[in-house]
Parts: sequence; structure tokens; C-alpha cells
Amino acid sequence: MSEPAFQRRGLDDVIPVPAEVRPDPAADFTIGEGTAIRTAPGSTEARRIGEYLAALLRPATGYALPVGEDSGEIALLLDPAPDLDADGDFDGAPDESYRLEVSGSGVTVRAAAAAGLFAAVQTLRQLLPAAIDAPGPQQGAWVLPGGEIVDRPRFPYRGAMLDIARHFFTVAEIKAYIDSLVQFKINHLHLHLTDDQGWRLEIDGWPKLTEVSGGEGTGVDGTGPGFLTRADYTELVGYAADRFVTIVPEIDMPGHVNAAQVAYPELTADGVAVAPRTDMEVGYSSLVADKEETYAFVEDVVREVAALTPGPYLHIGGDEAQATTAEDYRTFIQRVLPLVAKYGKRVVGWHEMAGVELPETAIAQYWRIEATDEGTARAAANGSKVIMSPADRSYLDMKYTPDSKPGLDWAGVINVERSYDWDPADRLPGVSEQHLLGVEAPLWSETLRSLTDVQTMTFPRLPAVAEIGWSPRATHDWESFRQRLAAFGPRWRNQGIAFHASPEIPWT
Ligand code: TNX
Repeated sequence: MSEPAFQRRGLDDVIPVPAEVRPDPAADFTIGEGTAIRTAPGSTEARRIGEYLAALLRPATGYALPVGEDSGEIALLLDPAPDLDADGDFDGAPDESYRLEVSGSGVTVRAAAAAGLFAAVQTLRQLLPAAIDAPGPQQGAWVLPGGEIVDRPRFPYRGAMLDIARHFFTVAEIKAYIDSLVQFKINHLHLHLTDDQGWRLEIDGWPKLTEVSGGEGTGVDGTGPGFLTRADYTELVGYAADRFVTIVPEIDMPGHVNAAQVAYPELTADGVAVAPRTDMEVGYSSLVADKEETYAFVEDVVREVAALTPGPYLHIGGDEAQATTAEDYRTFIQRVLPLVAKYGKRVVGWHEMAGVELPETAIAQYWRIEATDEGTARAAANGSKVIMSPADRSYLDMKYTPDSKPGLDWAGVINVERSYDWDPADRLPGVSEQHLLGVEAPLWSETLRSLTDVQTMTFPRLPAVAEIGWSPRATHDWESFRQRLAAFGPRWRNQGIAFHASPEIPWT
């Protein structure tokens, strides 16, 4: 029987492209029947990542791939001071950094922290043929290209956002989404939990938020009901953490609150109930800045969300508050900022929040399409970090072409080249490399109805934003990116992930 040969992969055929790659074609390693995985002695974290790697490789190889601490050709090692700086120019946070060496006798990964081993495993996965992602045994040689990779992130924050307010997605769907994202070294998932059309997180003491505004008939067109119980949310946070993803919860205020006001009329100016809304309008609802009930509500919600969230961030929205006067907006934000601090979290807000004086710990997320933004620039000058999410580049809910579906087009149509060919350090005057916490690709769900829709909008544009966030700026190259992206067609088909087969990419 002749084994169909798999295409040999290149050591730099990875997304995001690694910082340093030194191929050695004479040093390929082939994973075989007897290959084992060896993990750092005494580390339960390294062991867990070894098991994660084995679970990824077992279905397609059909090999046993035992994981242990004593022997094995694939070694995942923790090293407090791995040599990660061949160029002598690296002074960033080392947690996600790693060194990966493939030689004729095996693979050695070294990292200072478990997050680095996990990042290396994602690289290793991509170095194998696409058939590695098939759900059952495949015939062929599992060759890893020889040589050495030394890799580290450009920015500490590389995020995606999912809007589960306009359309709810289940715990299982969000877990599947996380699994699809971590392959590209995404390390934050921002969950947009509340909006005019729905409230999706159970809050102690305010049961009607989810009973009423998470129930049947909520979401755009009334087709996206559902909510996360506290237990669901906790389960998701844990699932994400196991994959080195930090959940960033967003409670959008003072605008985008119709669903809260439907459930609790005391949150309106006149205390009279408002009608549920399932249309796509924005900018019509507002919490009331000069009513104490507002802050009792906000404090309960902030306390609760902070208690459920181990990560450092709490996102308070702050966008499109057209129904709030400028004075009320300032009053409101200045009351809420200390509340977030009181419960131990660092505030993130859409950049409109930067119109108000911010503490330097606050983070502004730029989302518009304009070429300048005074508030964001001022916040950066005052020491605040910025997350770059320009809608005309990074919004995953924009259409790919004028007639592609689903999607919106208010920020333009965004093909793959447009999502790749920009740089966050050039986007706004006054906001440069050192002001950036990182990048995020938001996915709003007004037009989405299924996980398939989520995947189709995300892939292949999310990998573009992921590469901008991880890889050194000097490596940025559209021609190289589109060639590397091409290899993901069969990978995603094997993983059961829907994607937009953009004609810009020479899919294999
Ligand atoms: C603007 S982006 C919004 C959202 C919409 C989105 C649709 C932002 C902070 N606000 O309310 O869902 O456009 O693309």
C-alpha cells in the first residue's frame, strides 16, 4: 500500500508569522507510532498542555502519544530564563514567548510560563499537514519541518468580541468559538453581554433582567433568546482560562439599555415601562444620570460581574449615548469609574468615554472610522492604554463584498486585504506603539443567526487582525499572508469551521 504523501510544511508557514524563523531542511522530524510527549517535571500546567496537544494529534494520527515526565521526543519544558532573545531586542512580557526547536531526534519547546507552551503548541499544530485536523485516522507521514522558531507577541492584548445581546449564543457555541480563536493566539474574548435588544447575564437581586430581557422574543427580530446563568458564565471563564484566554465582560451604559429598562421601569426618567425593542436602531436609550436608583443598579451589576470575573478588566461600554446629554454623560461616567475600581477591576470603555477625564488605568477602545480622535489622543497622552478596533478594518460584522451575506456595511465592505493591510500604530494621530495595549476584532450580531454565521464572518479576517497583534511589524506582508492563509482552507474544513472562501486567497 502506498501512503499518499502530505505536502511538507514550511517552518514559517504559520499565522501569526513567528518573530524569528531559522529553517534547517536537514533536521525534519517525523511523528510516528512510538512518539511520546514529555512535559516539564512537577508542572501540572505543562502536563495539562501536553494532554491538550496529544488530544489534538491523536484522532488523525491514530497514535497513542502517551504523555509523561520521563521520556518523549516532543518535550514541553518550563525554563525560567529561556533564551528568547537572539536579536537582543526583546524586553516585552515573556509569558507567551517560546522557543521551538525541531531536529531529527525530536521537538523541544521552552518557555518561561505555561502560556508560552500553549502558544508554541498552536504553532506546532500549524507546522503539521492540514490532515492533522481530520476527525479520524489519515494515512501519510507526519513531518515537522526542521529548524528553530523564537517567538513573542507584539502586543499583550489580542482580542475578539462577540455580541451575545443582539443574538444569543450558547455556552457550547462560545466554547467552540474560543477553540477556533486560540489557534491564532487570540488571548482575550470580550463578551458584549447587554444591549437594547437583550440582557444576557444573570444578576443576583435583579432577576427580571434575564427572565424578561433574556427570554423568548428578545434579540434582533426576536430570534435570539437566551442568557448565561452565573454558573454558565463561570464555566465559560474557566474554559477560556484553560486556553489562556481572558474574558472581558461588557455591560453597556449609559446608552444601549432598553432591555434593562423593559425589565425595571425604575431605571427610566419617569418610571414608566418602555416597550421591548427588536429592531437595529442605536442611540435612543439612556440610564438617568441624576437618579440614585441608577447607581444602586449599576453598583449591584458591577459588583456581581466583578465577582464572577477573575480577569482584570470590566468594560462599561459608553458608546453611542446620543440620548444622554454631554453633561449627564460626564456625570454618569464619573460616578461609575470609581465603582469599577472599588470592585477591583480596570475599566475599559469605547472611546467616547475618553471625552471625560480618565484615570490612567482606564483603557479606551477606538472603534470609529474617522482619521482622528481628540479624546483618545488625550487619554493616551495622559497615560491610558488604547485598544485599536477601527470599524473599517477590524469589524468582523462588515460585509466582505457589497452583496455578501450576512453583515452590515456602514463602515464599508471589508475584504481580507483590507482587514490585513493597516497598522494600529498608524491609525490615530497621538496614538502610537507605546500607547497601545493591543488590537481587537469585534463581531456584532444584528445580522447573525447561527454559529455558522459567526464563523463565516470571522474567518478568514480574524487571522489578519491576530497577525497584526502578534507578529513584529517588520514581518507584515500581504503577499506572504495570503499565501499562508491559503493553507487554512482544508484545515478549517477538517475542523468543521465555516469560512468565507474569499477569491483574494489562492486556497489550497
Ligand atoms: C456600532 S461599535 C455599535 C454597535 C453596533 C455596531 C454594528 C459600537 C461601539 N457600537 O452598537 O452593533 O456599530 O456594526
